Amino acid sequence: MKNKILAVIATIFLGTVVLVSCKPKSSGDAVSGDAAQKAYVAPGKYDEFYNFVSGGFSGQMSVYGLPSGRLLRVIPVFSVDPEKGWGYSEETKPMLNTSHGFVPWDDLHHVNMSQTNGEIDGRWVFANGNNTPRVARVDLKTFKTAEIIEIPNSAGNHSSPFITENTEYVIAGTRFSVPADYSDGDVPINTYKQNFKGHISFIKVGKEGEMDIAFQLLTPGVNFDLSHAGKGKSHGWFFFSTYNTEQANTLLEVNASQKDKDFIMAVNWKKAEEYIKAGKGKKQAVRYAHNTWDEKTHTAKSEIKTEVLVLDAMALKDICYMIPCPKSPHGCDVDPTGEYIVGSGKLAALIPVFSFDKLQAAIAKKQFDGDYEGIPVLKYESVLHGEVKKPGLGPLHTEFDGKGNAYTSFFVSSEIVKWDIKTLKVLDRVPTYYSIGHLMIPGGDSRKPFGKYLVAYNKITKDRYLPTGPELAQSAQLFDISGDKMKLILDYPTIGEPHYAQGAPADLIRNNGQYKFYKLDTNQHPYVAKGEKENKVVREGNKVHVYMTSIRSHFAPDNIEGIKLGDEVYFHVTNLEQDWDVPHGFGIKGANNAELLIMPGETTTLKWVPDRVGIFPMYCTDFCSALHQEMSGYVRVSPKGSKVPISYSLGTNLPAVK
Ligand code: RUQ
Ligand code: CUA
Repeated sequence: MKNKILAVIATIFLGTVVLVSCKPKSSGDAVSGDAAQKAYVAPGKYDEFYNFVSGGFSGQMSVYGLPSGRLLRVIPVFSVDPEKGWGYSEETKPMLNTSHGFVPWDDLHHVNMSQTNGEIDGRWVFANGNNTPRVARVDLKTFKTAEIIEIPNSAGNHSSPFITENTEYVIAGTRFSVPADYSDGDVPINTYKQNFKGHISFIKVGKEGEMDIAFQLLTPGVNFDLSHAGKGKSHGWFFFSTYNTEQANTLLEVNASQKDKDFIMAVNWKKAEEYIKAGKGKKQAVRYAHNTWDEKTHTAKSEIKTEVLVLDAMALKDICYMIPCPKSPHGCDVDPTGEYIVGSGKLAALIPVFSFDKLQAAIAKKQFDGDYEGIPVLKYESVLHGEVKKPGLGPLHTEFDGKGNAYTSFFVSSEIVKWDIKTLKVLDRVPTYYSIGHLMIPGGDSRKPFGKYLVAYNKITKDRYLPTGPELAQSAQLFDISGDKMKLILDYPTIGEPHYAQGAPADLIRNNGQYKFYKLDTNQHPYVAKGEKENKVVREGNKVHVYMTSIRSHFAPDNIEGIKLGDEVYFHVTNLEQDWDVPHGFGIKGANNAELLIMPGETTTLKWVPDRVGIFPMYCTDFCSALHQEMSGYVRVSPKGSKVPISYSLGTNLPAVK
């Protein structure tokens, strides 16, 4: 036992040595001669692809153009963003509500685009929140987070938000197994084996994208890492990588690396649906938030749900099957045909590729090697298509080019290896700078990859960019994969820590009915002012509602008096513009939250509690016109009990009241 621990530590140590010493030579000139030309997008020209990149611990998603690597937008998802007032305006606050209250941060690891017939369709991008388990949906007509659903019975929603080929389901597999919310969680930590259980959620996606947890599968307590849906012939199945099948609860770096093989769990979700229909699910009492954004009222609503349907996969023997997979598999990827399932064991020195046909045959012939807590374990050889031998060190993730090739990232040996899915022969390898996690080919996890570019997302960039203190930019590296050999053509720094990413042809999204502005006539915000005739300031006790409008280049009203200490002031600002790209901003001195950024036709609210008597300037924060600097006004704050009445004006002076 002790020797085994030492051996594991030695392996990890060796890995560290390799990691530190793996800086490839000639890292400066690994770029091909025509690289600049290939990544160049002339001024005024559009990029060919959108690139949606997760922000990791920034809780955001960023949008780049490819091949230029130009940053186009940062979308707040699980994070507050003072730039846009997201999580600060009254309307957006409910989006970040959870059963634990307001949680304005999360760890966003994976993004996954909606699909139709296994092809990316440009409607939505989903994202997972790792920390306080959540799944978000970003609407690609507005590039805004439209919905967030919390996941009960889970902790560390890492194996998420992967999608079935018609976006029937978005799944969420728990990273940490924990006692279920509906059981007594006050148990000793060392009772992991008895009390800790896994839950995998199948979130149904409606026509408008609306999410609802259809059911959860109760599984043995292990760590779920990643997953991908079957496609084509394997549609109806889902594959999850697991680790810590040792069920350790301390020093996982050693104790969860004991077994030679962990599992890829194959889930027959069509079968699960049948059991649900047959009434085999059990309703369990839980609490989770479901937050939705309404584009008519420009307001989010948060609802706490109290029930979830749980199906016991250990009792029902034919939903889940365990496929042995060497050494703590991380990535679990399915090729475009749906036949091959690639498991990347991060401590393994080979890549096993499993066959869906063989999986079906092995299940039919019951080629089992016993069971794992009630889940049949298949014989490794019975499911194996073959192994990629000596591919590199620390395989993590695989994407596909649609031409029969797979591309796997190697964290420890810092490289990308291209190999042939059928023959399993290594065809090419290129160094990355430096430690690559995920990689992405537009459509590279769908049935129809656009195998022209590949982007590597690197976690440790060391000396790659100008130093910026102790924290260095993480990076993306763009490769041209249109030929036999991969060619590095561009580096670009990223926002936060890039984990997974997705890419889509620009036209697919550009032509999907993008919003240019919100129509004022259809604005149903309860505090809208649809024109300057509707401006008013209304006192209700100590609450003051300001029905304000903005249009180039003034606010109406722009002089407000009668506010008193102890008041809560709500500035409901409607942007009256009806044209593309004319937002206005709103900031006021001393507001202890953020600004507002109001899109044309939208109404947004800033709550302000003045803390002292005086005159408080407010102004537009977004450079909207030549007279933007004139777009300002004043609010007078008087002492508590003052006799100054509520009054407001634009263009005229208010009567002097002392
Ligand atoms: S993970 S670097 Cu959180 Cu997707 Cu593999
Ligand atoms: Cu409106 Cu600046």
